Amino acid sequence: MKRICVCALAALVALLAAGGEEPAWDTFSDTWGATDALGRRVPAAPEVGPPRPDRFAGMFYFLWLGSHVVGGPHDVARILAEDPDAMRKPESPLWGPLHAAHHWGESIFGYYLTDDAYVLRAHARMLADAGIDAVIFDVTNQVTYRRYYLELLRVFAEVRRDGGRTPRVAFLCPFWDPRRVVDELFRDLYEPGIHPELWFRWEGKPLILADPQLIGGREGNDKQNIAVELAEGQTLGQSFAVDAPFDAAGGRFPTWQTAGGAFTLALRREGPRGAMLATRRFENVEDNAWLSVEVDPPLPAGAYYLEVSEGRGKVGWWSHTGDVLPRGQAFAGGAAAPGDRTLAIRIADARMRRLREFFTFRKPQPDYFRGPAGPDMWSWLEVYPQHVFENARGEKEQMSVGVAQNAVGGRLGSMSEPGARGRSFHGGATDTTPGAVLRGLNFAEQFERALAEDPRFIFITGWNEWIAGRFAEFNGVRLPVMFVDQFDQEHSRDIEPMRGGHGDNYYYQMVSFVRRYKGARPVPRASAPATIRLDGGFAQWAGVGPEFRDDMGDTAHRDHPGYNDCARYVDRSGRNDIVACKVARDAENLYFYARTRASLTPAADARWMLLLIDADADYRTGWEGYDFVVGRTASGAKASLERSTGAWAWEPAAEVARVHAGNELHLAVPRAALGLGGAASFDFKWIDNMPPSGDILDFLTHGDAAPNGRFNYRYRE
Ligand SMILES: [Ca+2]
Ligand SMILES: [Ca+2]
Ligand SMILES: [Ca+2]
Repeated sequence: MKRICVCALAALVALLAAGGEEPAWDTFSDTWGATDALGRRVPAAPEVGPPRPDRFAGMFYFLWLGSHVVGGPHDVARILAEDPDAMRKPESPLWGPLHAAHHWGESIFGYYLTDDAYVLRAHARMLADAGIDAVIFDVTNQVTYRRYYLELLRVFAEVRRDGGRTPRVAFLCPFWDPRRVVDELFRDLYEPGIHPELWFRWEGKPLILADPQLIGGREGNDKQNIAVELAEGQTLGQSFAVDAPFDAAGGRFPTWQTAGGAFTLALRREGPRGAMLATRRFENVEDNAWLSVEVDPPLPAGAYYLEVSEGRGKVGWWSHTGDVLPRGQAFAGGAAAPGDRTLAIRIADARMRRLREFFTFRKPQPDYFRGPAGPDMWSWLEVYPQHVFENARGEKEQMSVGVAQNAVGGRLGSMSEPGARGRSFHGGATDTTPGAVLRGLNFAEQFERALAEDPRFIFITGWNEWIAGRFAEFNGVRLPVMFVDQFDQEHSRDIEPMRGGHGDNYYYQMVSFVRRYKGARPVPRASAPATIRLDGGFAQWAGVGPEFRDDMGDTAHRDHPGYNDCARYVDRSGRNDIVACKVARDAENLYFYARTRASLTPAADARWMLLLIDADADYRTGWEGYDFVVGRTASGAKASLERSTGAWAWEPAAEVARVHAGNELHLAVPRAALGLGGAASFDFKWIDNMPPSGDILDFLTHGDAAPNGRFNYRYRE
């Protein structure tokens, strides 16, 4: 995620929120069917159970496509295709400069920029269709990407004004020093109240992933060169003077990588024998953690003394042997000792206090292996088997599920190193079966584990990272060419569909897992038989149910530059915006109805309003399952019904009657022509202005598909 340019370390994580209000235009996407390119069917209500409103899914989301451009797009897949030995040739002109961002592959939306509204709208739709409640922005590398999140919020709010659904948003802040980023987010977004309807809330407040102990102005000493152990029955202390009211005092405490250490932190007036002002007991101390004792109301300026005592296990206090804190003094056993200890004094500040009370904080765990070091921590990515992160009430609150992990053996590594846990890593090894990368085996192993533990929130890593900086050294390993968080198709962790490769497999795999986690509503049953007279107007449909819905406003056009101006992405294929469909039946015919948002364009338009029918509800027959298409050719009130010969190739089957006026259209298909003599149970969808490419991925990027992408409506008599 953020190893780009000269920036620092590692990566990051997650998010959450809670919502619950009904969208103005509920498309019932949890009742849609779909089968992916591998023939894997998305499960439905009877298999996954009813909706569980107390379960939430969050997606790690990146705002950085456009902020770190150094030439490019440098596409690793293309570079290695051109020169398979390029990994040994750091001087090869195929590579971008050292530290420059390289793409691991190409999205179905191209090498897009984060502020491409068309892409943001598609993301909102795809993630909402999948049941994702929150997107969690990666701001771990000290950049908030303000211009980009504001654009995303603007577009998401627009989708909601159209009655649509979107995920809400939260931020994963820097692990080790979140102060500036949290302050900026509060100042720029939350304090001014920008799009509060889009803030993901947890326990009643906007969620932020940041260590609350590290928030706010601090004084003290962070210089350290010696870890002083707390001996049994002993105390260690540090005196200090402060010129302003303060509300917390603490230090940094080592455990020498041991678990189970404990001590009591106490604040006294003036010195070792001063009056006790506050104490706090810490159990299971995390190695090298900053820990504080808080006071409320704040204490005035003056002279104070911080002390640890009643140690258990191996615990200590990071200190410095020099006099690094002018108006302070280290103590041991109540007597002055050389040097000073680490010290963090939080200056009382009304705004910081407001900030701390504004959010629900969860402290992010950067490490892939360690698990929670205390309550109210969240993970963003871990190796299998992932830990359960509990809240302060001891409830199973959160787990991460990743597509792949840049872990090598038991250490943090680079995706480009041998042994990294790519998309095909599971059962402790990389599956080398041909085509394994298409199947999401690592993702499935992690998601199955999360389903078994069933926490309240699942953090998925991730959606659209796409780029990583080129390095020559990482975490003690030197290689000619290295990529840390993303590398190639196998060694990458994005779910957003890619061009070529595994296409949209991971997306529908995610849809399936999220349904199993959150449940789904039952497929609505058809109302009683009815005969529709095509010349009798559209009022006849009033009593026919169910109404199958599609998003409004999902035909917006695209005209935006690509990454580093590599292309101008233009798509004006959005035309008739399909919003509702119905099916009626009698003994002879099936009747299909569609309604668009505005008046239909002329029927003579190319690729106008096609109906696809999977008559046997069997993906293995027909083109992508569809056995029939209606409307590829038409004359007057007659439209063609054609049968698939297996691919996107159709042979005439019959002519059917079709009538349209204004924004409505209906047609009648004889049951006999579809082979649906008995109870009619089939899948169908409408499409408008799709290229005749035979590539169903176009349904995510062109015209309108109702329902979206590969999804189908399911008609059950
Ligand atoms: Ca639509
Ligand atoms: Ca079929
Ligand atoms: Ca649509």
